[in-house]
Amino acid sequence: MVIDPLLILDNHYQDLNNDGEDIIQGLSQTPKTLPAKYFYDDRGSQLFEEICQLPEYYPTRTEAAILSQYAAEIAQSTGNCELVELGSGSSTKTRLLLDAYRQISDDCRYFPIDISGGILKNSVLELQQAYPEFFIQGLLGTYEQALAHLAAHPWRRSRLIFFLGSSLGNFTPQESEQFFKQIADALKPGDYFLLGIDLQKPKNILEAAYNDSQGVTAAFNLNMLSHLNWRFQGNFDLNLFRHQAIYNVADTQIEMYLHCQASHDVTLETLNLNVGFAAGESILTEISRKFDLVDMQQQLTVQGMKTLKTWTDPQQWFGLILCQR
Ligand code: AVJ
Repeated sequence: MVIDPLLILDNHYQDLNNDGEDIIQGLSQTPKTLPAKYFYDDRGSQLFEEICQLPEYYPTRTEAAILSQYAAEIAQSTGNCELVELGSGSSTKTRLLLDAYRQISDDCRYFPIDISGGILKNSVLELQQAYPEFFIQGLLGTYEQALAHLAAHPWRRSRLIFFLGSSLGNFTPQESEQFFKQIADALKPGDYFLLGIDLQKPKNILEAAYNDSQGVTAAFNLNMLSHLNWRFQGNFDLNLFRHQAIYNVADTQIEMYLHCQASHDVTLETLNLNVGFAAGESILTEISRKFDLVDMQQQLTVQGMKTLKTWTDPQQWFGLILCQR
C-alpha cells in the first residue's frame, strides 16, 4: 500500500507564512518575546536533533531510557491503539513505542504531527520502511491545527496521544491549561494521553543543559532570527545578538534570551514591521518549565484526565505520565 507521507493540515501555510501576527505582538511588547515554535524551520529541527545528542542535554536520553525500560508496560496498559504524536521531530524515541505496539497488534496506525515539513517527511518515509505493517502518515501543522483535526476525526477504537520530550515546558501555565482542554477534546472517554515532563533539579545541571560548551544551543537560539529573515524577508544581523539561558528558580523555568549587543533597527518586510533594538535589550525566545510530577497529575485530573501510572528514572530527573480520559 502506498500512503502519502504527509497530510497538510488546513491553513498550515497560511498560518506559518502569511500570518506572523504573533511575531508582531511579541516584538512590540516590552520586554520583547518571540514564540518558541519559530525555532523549528528545517535547520532548527536539525539543530534540535544535535542538542539531543549533547553530553549536557540529559532530557532526551533520560526519557529514552525510561521508554526503553517501560514501553512494553505502556503498550500493555493501553492495548491496541491509534498512536498520535505531537511534535514528533525525527521520531527517534517513538521507535521504542512502535516496537512495543507492534508486539501486541497487527494493524497499528501512527500519525506523527510536526511543523517542520522536511524532517517530518523524512522520518515518515523511514518509518514506513521500518514498519511496513503500520499505517503511518505525517500531519503537517501546528498543535492547534492537529488537535482540531483529531477532534473532527474521532477513531472508533482507542486512541493514544503522546507528547514527549517535555515540549509542554514551552507553554505558560495558562497555555498548558488551554492545551490540556484541546487534548481532552481530541480524546473520547477511555482514550489515553502519555506526557513526558522534565522535572525540577539543581540550577547548575539545568543551566549547563541550555548553555552547552559546543555552542549548539546558541546556534539553535540564533537560528530563530535566520528563520524569521527568510520567512518574512527580514534583516536580523545574527552577529548583533548573544545567546544566554538562565534558570529562574522562583518560576522553576529555564529562560532563553537573545541579548542585543548594539542599538539598531530591524525590518521584517512581509510583516510590514520595523522594530528598534537598544544595546543591552533582550528577546525572550523560550521558556522551558521544569515540573513536579505530583502537581502535574493534579492539573491533568482537573482537566478530566486521570493518571493510570507514572514512571521515572533512578535520579528522578524526568517523568512519564500515562493518563486516561
Ligand atoms: C523541545 C521544548 C523540550 O525546552 O528543552 C532545547 C527545546 N531549547 N534546548 C527544551 C530546547 C533549548 C526543548 N523542548
